[in-house]
Amino acid sequence: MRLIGMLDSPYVRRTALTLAALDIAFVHESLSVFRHYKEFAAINPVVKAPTAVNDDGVVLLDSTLIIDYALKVLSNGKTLGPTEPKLAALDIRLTGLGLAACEKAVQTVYERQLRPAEKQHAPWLDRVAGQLKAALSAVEADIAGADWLLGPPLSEAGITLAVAGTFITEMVPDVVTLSDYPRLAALTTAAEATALFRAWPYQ
Ligand SMILES: N[C@@H](CCC(=O)N[C@@H](CS)C(=O)NCC(=O)O)C(=O)O
Repeated sequence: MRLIGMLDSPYVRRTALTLAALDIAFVHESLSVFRHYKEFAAINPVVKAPTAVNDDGVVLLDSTLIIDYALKVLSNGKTLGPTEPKLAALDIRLTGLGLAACEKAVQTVYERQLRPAEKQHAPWLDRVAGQLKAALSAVEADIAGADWLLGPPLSEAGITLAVAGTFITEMVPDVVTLSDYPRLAALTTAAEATALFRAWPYQ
């Protein structure tokens, strides 16, 4: 399988980390949706990162769906995270909160970087910042005692939350101070120190 997109995208990075954690072979192609638009569009005209191309040439998009495909078809039965129903539900909830945090951080970056300063809409940025902080507050409450996140086996919430923590720290440190969310900050630091995260760094 090919995985296309830059590791500075939290969606690309969570997908790469998940595939690697599942021991699935893939080739990573570090194309930017902005700087390599034409090259990217030749693979996927929708130009969304991550894009994956499976060994039959089927073009897949959306990190969650690529991960779903990997778990259904490529992982040889290997799974991530807890299977006990209550913990599995919490892991999925935390993954959803992590994805919402990524989305709100990315929206902030796009509003700031892609719109001319005079056209930026402060009420929209305020709304998105509020949603980002709400997601992080919910994470902070719900990861108390969640000792399975970094495994073994590593869980999807563990991957997604740590990726979100690093992305926020790198891209919107003026909106959110990660140390205000000490459990998430500790999880992010611990995850980034592992061999898996070091092999797929934010860059
Ligand atoms: N829900 C999607 C979001 C993917 C996404 O928005 N990726 C960004 C890069 S961080 C992108 O493709 N941006 C280009 C665009 O939306 O035009 C996923 O989980 O993969």
